[in-house]
Amino acid sequence: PRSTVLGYPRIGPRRELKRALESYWEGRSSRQELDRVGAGLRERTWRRLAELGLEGLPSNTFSLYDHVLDTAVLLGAVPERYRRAEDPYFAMARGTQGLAPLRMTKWFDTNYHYIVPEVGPETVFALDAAKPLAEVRQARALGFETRPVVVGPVTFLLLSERGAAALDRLDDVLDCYAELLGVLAAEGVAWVQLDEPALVADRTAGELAAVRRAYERLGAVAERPGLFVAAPYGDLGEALPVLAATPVEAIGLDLVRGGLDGLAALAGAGSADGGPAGERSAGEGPAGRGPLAGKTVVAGVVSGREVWRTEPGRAAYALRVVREHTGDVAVSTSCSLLHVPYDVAAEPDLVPELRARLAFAEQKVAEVVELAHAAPSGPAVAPEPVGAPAPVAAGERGPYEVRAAAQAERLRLPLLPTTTIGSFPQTGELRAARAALAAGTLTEAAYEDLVRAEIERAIRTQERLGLDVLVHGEPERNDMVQYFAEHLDGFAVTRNGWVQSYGSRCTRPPILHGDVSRPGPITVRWARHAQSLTDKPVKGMLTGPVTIVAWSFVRADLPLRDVVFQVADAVREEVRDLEAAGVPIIQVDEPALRELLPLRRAGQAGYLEWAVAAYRRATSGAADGTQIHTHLCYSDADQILAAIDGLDADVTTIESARSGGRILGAVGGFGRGLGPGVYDIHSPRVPGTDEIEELLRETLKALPAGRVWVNPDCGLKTRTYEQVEAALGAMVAGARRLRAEPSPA
Ligand code: THG
Ligand code: ZN
Repeated sequence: PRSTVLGYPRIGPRRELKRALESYWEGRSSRQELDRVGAGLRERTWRRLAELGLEGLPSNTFSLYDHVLDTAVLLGAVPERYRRAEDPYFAMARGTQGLAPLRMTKWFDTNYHYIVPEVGPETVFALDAAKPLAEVRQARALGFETRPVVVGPVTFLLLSERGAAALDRLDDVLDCYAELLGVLAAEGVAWVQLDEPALVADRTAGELAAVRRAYERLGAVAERPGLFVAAPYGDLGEALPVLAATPVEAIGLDLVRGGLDGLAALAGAGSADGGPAGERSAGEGPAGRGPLAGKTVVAGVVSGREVWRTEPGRAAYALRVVREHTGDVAVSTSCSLLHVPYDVAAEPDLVPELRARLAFAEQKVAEVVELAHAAPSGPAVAPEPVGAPAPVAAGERGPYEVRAAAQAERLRLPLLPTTTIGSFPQTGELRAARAALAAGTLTEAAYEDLVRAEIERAIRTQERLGLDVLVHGEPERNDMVQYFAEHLDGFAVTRNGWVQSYGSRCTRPPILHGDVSRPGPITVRWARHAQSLTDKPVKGMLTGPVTIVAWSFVRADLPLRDVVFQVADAVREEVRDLEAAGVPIIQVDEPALRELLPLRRAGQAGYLEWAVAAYRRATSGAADGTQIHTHLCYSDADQILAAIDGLDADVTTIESARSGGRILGAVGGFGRGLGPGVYDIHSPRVPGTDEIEELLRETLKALPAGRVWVNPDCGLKTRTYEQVEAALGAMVAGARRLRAEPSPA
């Protein structure tokens, strides 16, 4: 009985790494100080894992920014333009004065974002094993033998900027990995973990051939540690027999997301001669034949994605099936614990009934250890089938043409109307006030006055700049999902439940633990106040049901779509109340629509169908004369344009500037109002009027003038008022120039 975890949080139980990073970046502390904090966090983690009784300790799961970026550095894949920077690592991660950072994107279907490596024909791979070696040595000095974790060669290349085309560099990358294995063996390292999550998505025959070539080659290295290939976030599917036929000694399966069928199909049980989760020793399984003979299956039965305690019966069932098919089994997590907070004990405010149901990283390690030591013949319960799907409300709104006419009559907007996405700069004063309110040093009434004053400032600014459709600026929210969770029943919010999103940035995902309902109106008083200050229409601002669920930890006892429909009903009530309060335009954002998209194509159409239905359920109670807007954040929205069209919003604002206007090539068939962002808010750079005018001209080549909206790419929360006023001024001026022409289209 052996135990391990695929990875551990690294931001620190009180976000120590975040503070150290930001202090270093701002020049307030030295590199030595940053490294000292990193070393302290690693030491604390190993000690804690060992105390909890875990046998196989991972190393190299720590990162100063991102583990994919660490892998690029390990392989020497640092693009030439960063090599001269003072600190090439953080230059790639964050950019410098004159240098844009590498692109960042979502890590599989999680809320973690990784740095996209650049691998071209010119890339010269050269091993730099300093980081994994330093971690192995640090742990050893503390008395711990560890298993370094590295992103595997196939996943590294597939995630790089050129995707599958980068597999043309496979042999060169494999030279580096082979050298790494030799270096680790010389260091006395017994096992290495190579993460290959790319294998849980659909892969072509060519890509599977790359998997075979990679692990045949690495398996053939004479002096090397045991090879443990982990495949988190889903089912290995057709990649399992491919991997099983290579010389790798251990395979890690995600048995929470993935199933047991692949293993059963492989059948023909194996014997064992050691596993990655402890020292290599004679195994306990029966000698056998078949593809898994002599291999260890690392059974990921404790979810690294959810915050619920593991159902012992379910885990025992999975372990029993795995043991039937393989001689040697280790118990583990389904994926790295990077995606859950550190410790339930840090949440004294949660009600005891909920706390008792929760397991964060520390508790999950204890579960792994317990399952590894439980008698194999424990009670085993097969998973129950999921419940019946929720009924889908039919669209109640009239056809678009009818709605558009009613809205034009009511709103009387000019051609090319200008608007913003929703948030205005969050001032330090406001953040401090929210903290004081939480600490009890500021009264509710005083806070409310501050928010009202801030709304007035946003409204006055927009009037002065000449925008057509105004927003209240959202000063009452920091994180929108956190805000709605705080105001809905069925959610709990945490005090210290931080999860790394990227680099030093974290979120505290709310915990959706029960049936969701709305005890009362949430945003109506702010919307009313904003509208009372101006004759221009002010948009009501809501977050859509898919996004609220995607950015929360969700109950596991209901199918996801049923949970999303419950949230949709709560949003629907808020839409109705805003409408009743006279709000003429209601924006329901769904920036995370793409985040829950299943990794395999087989599940994607079904998901998009219910996700779109949930959005329509949230919005279809609005009258034809109420204009529904939506906003999505991706630069790759073109991939799901049909689904976005299906949302049936009257106006869709979308990121466009960073994709070089690529979206414009795809929107021809889009049937309603569309606002492809005219400038990138992620950069402090202020666009010029000529630039905006030019972009609008391009837009008008792709779309009829009557359907084009003019807006930035995304919310303005992270910018300063000074930047916002300059940029919006240029935006309004650009729109006015085109409006003044006889026929802008
Ligand atoms: N809200 C939530 N989840 C998200 C996003 C969001 N997931 C995806 C995407 N946006 C992630 N991007 C970010 C961007 C900024 C921050 C976090 C995630 C951020 N966080 C603050 C920090 O780390 O200092 C803390 C914010 C807080 O106090 O709540 O800046 O927008 N839910
Ligand atoms: Zn956005």
